[in-house]
Amino acid sequence: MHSLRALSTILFAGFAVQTAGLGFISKPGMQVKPYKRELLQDIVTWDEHSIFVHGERVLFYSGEFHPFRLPVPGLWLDVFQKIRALGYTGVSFYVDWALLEGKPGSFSAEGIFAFEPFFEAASKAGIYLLARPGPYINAEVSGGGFPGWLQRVPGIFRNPNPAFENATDLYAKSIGEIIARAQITNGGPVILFQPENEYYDCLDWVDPCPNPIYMQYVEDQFRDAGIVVPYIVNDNNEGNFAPGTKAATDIYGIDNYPLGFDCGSPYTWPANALATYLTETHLENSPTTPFSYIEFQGGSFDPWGGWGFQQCLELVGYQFERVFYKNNFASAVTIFSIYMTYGGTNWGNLGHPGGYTSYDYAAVIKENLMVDREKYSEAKLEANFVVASPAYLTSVPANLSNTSYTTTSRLSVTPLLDDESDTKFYVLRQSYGSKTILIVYGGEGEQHELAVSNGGEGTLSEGDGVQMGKRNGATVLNWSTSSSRRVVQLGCGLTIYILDRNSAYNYWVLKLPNENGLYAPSGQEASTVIVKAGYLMRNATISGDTLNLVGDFNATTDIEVVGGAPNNLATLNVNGQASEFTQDEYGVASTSVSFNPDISVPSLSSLDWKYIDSLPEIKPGYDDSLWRNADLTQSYNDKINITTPVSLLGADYGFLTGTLLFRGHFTANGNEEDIFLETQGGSAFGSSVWIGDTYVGSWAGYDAAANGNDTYTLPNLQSGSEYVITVVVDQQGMDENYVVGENEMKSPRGILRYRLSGHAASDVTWKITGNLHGEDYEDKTRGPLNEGGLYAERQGYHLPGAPIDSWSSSGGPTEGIDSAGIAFYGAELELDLPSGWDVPLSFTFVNSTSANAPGSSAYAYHVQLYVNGFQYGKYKNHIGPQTSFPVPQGIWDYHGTNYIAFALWSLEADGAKVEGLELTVNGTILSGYGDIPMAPMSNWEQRQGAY
Ligand code: IPT
Repeated sequence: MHSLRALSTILFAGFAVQTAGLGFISKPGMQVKPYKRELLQDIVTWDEHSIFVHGERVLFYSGEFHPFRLPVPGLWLDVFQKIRALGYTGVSFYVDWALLEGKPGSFSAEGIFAFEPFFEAASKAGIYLLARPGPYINAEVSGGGFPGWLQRVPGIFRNPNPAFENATDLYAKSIGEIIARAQITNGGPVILFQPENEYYDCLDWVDPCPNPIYMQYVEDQFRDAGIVVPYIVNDNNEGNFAPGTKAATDIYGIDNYPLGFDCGSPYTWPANALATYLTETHLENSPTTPFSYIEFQGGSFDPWGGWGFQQCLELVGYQFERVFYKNNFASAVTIFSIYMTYGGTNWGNLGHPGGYTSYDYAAVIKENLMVDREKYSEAKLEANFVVASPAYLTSVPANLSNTSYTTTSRLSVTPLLDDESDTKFYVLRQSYGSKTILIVYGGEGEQHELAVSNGGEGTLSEGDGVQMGKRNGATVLNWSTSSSRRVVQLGCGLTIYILDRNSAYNYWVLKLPNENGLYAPSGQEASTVIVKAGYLMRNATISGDTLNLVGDFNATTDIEVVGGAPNNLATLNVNGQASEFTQDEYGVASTSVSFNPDISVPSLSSLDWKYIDSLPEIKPGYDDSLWRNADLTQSYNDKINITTPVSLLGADYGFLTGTLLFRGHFTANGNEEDIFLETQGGSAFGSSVWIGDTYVGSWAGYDAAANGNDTYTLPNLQSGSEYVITVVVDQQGMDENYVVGENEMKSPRGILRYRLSGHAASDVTWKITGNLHGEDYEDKTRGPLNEGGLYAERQGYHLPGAPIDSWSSSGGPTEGIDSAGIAFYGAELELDLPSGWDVPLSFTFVNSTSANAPGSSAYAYHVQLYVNGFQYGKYKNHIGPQTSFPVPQGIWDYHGTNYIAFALWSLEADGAKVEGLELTVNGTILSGYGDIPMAPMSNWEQRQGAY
């Protein structure tokens, strides 16, 4: 690991040389193939180095962010601003088809699913977009983006197959047109487009693999919908769909996750993870297009029973960034997108079974939107450095494949660094006035040397301990890094701030908006204001002699505008408030923001909890006449041959999400001893069985088990009497569909087999339900996946305005139930949080037996939690690892009444209770962001035909 670090240091220093104007690694001649398809527009172009927008080279330094994982449109600008504050210029986003076409033939992208607010927010923040609508996206979402009803579509997916291809048509046309309207050719932020995703992996018999006929079909769909910006491919470095190949895209790109996804041993990096051959393979695969990472590891997913994102952060934290991102810069990557940059939440059943509710991903921006990870600060320093170095865009890497130290000799010609040091040059240039600022930083105690050609005389205007001299016409500075700042003014007009790394974290480079109030995404020519503050700076604007700063503060903070303030600053506004300030002879303006939070939230135990039984199905006399008869003697799903007399698979009857329930009617003959059931719901699912109102048993499940076989002993039944078997199965979402030919997403959900002793299988007549009205789902505002088939969900009791007054009084989920069953608790919760404060809240499940340690076998129960109708958490006590569930403002009303609800399903005979449950304040941040409108959402109404 040590040598990796040293290597990256040297590579980075290579850029430092260039930055300081002392030359750069020379480039070998480029061999350019003649191929380039005819452009459909002339705004976004490219050569072998980079893309151009309006003729200007652009570094597409991007963060992946999925709007559907943050269903509050009013927060999308917040994410964009936090990404721009990193110094990035772009965002890559997936679209999840499953959320937009819940019923085949009905496409809907309204409210929280609308894209226009997303595009507007990107434009406002000055962020270019790479659109990635699939139709297949993977992305750890249910079906990899494929709607559950595709289980009924025959044949192989992601391969030439008219049934499948036609099933994608409406989606491709509808989303294609929406994205087309937001292309830069129409004044929007979309500059790049990726059809399909990671299309290269097949079973052996699939030939050819990947299939260019299918790929062409996808490309044509989106071209027909009006997409004209360049197509980019996300490949695995095999050259698929590179220019010059069949079904070629315009720009070839790859993905790379060098550390993988196992957060189990976070302090061991796999051998040879630091790829040094990628530049060469790129030149073989696609010499005419820029070296492009469409996805580079930005964190990790984590499965049920996994290690938790805190531990993933150890694996893929700031150390990882320092080594691996710099290695990418050494490959002169100019389309560089980091997956994920904000992960978000698998709310409302949108995730696949391989993941739990949090999709934090250990990304730089936390799931709760906070930016206090060191990883964020490190990413900011690196991005600002590269973005501030225009020559980077045309640089060509030296050949790194022979020896890791190829560049050393080149570096030695410049009086810069020794191999062990970690100095970085951070930001330069702001163009207001005539000042140029260079910020350099290193680790404390390290010895550094910096040379500036034609630097002129140096004066130390702050601090001491910097030796200055001249060598070959360059001004040479020497120092040992410490936590006290040094500032050097050079005769050539350069101001150099010498910092240690932790201090550098507090510096922000804020682009100034253009005359239309918009931020130029390209970053190359924009004027900037450079501010030392603290937690987050979002914006700076200047009008005349007034400087307006917008930022967020998590402590009393001194602010210093080190560059870019008007020389005779008259007014300095911070978050709209005029602040007292001073301005020194170098134009540096100083002020401070004080911080006096007064925040409190109600304790959950103080609420007036109400309870209703959410398993009335087992009660004598329960009427299931409105349930769907399970009467299909064959399944539409061609992945399996059913062995039950009728299909007991949810998707056959349009129940694609959340809990499934089955009722099997039969007449007892007295020979019943036991019942065998194989149920399948995806990893970590559970199922429970009752006969009449007698509990028979549960498959409690464990992390990796997608299905379960169990034989349950039955009580004595009375011959000649009618009985009903009730089976509850927890669907965990559809599997992804990564490997073509495997059709993994068709892995069915429901009851695969059963055997009632003393009976033929056909003695049992089945009924099935899932969410109310299946694909004609009730709740159009929260979409097709949010609500499952629990009784309380079918009634809409998770929605604000549910008639809880008529329910029983209760102590809530911590009181619990004393027998197997499903309880539903609702309560109103008033929040009165002060405006102008960002107060991330989460529900914390307390588990004093540390049941969530992987491998533990504490007692089994599930909880689904809802805030104002949005299912924002699935907690599994015996599986874990997630115990803390953030819910964003905008789902919460911070200034009014909220409705929270909990479904508690005990998979144990003696019931379950949540040991402890708290509403936790995760931060108190004085924020300049402004109001956050509530996500569009509907209230409870009595539902027609609910059962
Ligand atoms: C890559 C997928 O393209 C992306 O959608 C996501 O699933 C990611 O993996 C993991 O989070 S595929 C890559 C691992 C080969």
